Amino acid sequence: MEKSKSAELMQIEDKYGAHNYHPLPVVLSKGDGVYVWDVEGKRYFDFLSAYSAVNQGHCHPKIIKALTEQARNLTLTSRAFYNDSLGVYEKFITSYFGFDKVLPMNTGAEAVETAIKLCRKWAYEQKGIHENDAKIIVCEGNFHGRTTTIISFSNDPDANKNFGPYTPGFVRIPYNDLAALETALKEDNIAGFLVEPIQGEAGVYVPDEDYLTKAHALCKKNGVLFIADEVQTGIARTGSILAMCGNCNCENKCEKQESYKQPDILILGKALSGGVYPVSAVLANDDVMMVIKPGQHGSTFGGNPLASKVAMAALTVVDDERLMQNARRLGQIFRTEMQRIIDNSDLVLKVRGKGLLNAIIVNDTPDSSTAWDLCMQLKENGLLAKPTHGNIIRFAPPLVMNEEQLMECVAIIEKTINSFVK
Ligand code: IF1
Repeated sequence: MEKSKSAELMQIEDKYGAHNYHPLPVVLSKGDGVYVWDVEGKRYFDFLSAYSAVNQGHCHPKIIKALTEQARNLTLTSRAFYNDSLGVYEKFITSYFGFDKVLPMNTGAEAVETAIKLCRKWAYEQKGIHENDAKIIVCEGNFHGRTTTIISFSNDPDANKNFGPYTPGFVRIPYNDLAALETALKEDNIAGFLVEPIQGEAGVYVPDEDYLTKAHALCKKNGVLFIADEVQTGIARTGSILAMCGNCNCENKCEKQESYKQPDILILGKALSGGVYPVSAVLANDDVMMVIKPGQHGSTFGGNPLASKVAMAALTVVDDERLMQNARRLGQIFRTEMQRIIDNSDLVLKVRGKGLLNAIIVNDTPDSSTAWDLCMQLKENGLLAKPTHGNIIRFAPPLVMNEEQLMECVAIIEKTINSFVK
């Protein structure tokens, strides 16, 4: 029998690519909105959205238009010269999120690295910590990227085993534990607290309602920078423009929202480009950002004209299409529907999440293949999702989904769970 197109493509990846991933066996060649198609032409609902990078939906026409129009004119100048897009974008994004300044980078990990460098330099030059003594508090179960420094403070052995020696200067405390934070803040030389408002990789772990507000207040009290990694939770994913906005129903931008606690450093990536191009950003006010002087940090591609135009289009789409309101409303419906399914099934224990960043906990051990097998069956039934930590399945569709499509997905998930035999 002749080998299928997808089997052939998976085989060459396996042979010529490093084995640093274990993908679900589906080979995609087209995307549009909430849908993706494989090379055989089968259509699926995308319930991962490239780990929340494609919040605006696949190949959004307005973002693609911005990309292609700019690509015809100018793609890259480096920062050795000015270009006519970067300043416009910088003005746009700083007023969008209410900060004095932005430092543009490309990937999420680079933006986290930038935030760490910024925090350390601020600690030595503004806070007066003795050089090389600064420490940053991080959380157990964190995921902030894959660079050597970032994996140094991970407690996931897959992420850091045999990649040492590790970068010092980090103190790890349990997530969602204010007492632990308060104790750690009493240590000498603490410069910052780096935190995910919801832990994505850990399995969509939503902290207590008041955790972020109180952690923010504790940092303020101790003169320590609160650094929010919203690479995954930001850009409307959790039902507000930033997860730091909490449960505020205000539809204005963050700076006007009452419950919003502005981080000292905000890290964005992924959906900042709608998944079209790697664009990340670090936002801060002048007292922090101005510690970096010419020559002290940068990147060849950071702030290029293509990225600038794409990011402005991607953020405009979020507003125009009311994606945060949609994520909030559909998220509530989704969790209610999942709870109804769970109440009638032994296969799933729990649903949790916020907005359209959700996960179900499968009733089996983390080393079982049940969640993987469920995802394989969901794929057969036309929906793509991926397990994390063995028995957790993350559900994060593009935010451009409508209610009818969501209910179609709920039906697929229900049918799959109810027909599943271990
Ligand atoms: C992969 C996870 C999601 C992130 C936060 C920084 C970064 C990420 C909060 C780095 C990246 C990724 C990368 C992706 C899988 C994905 C992921 F499961 F690993 F944790 F989304 F949940 N901060 N998250 O979540 O951004 O350098 O990758 O642009 O394949 O590793 P990056």
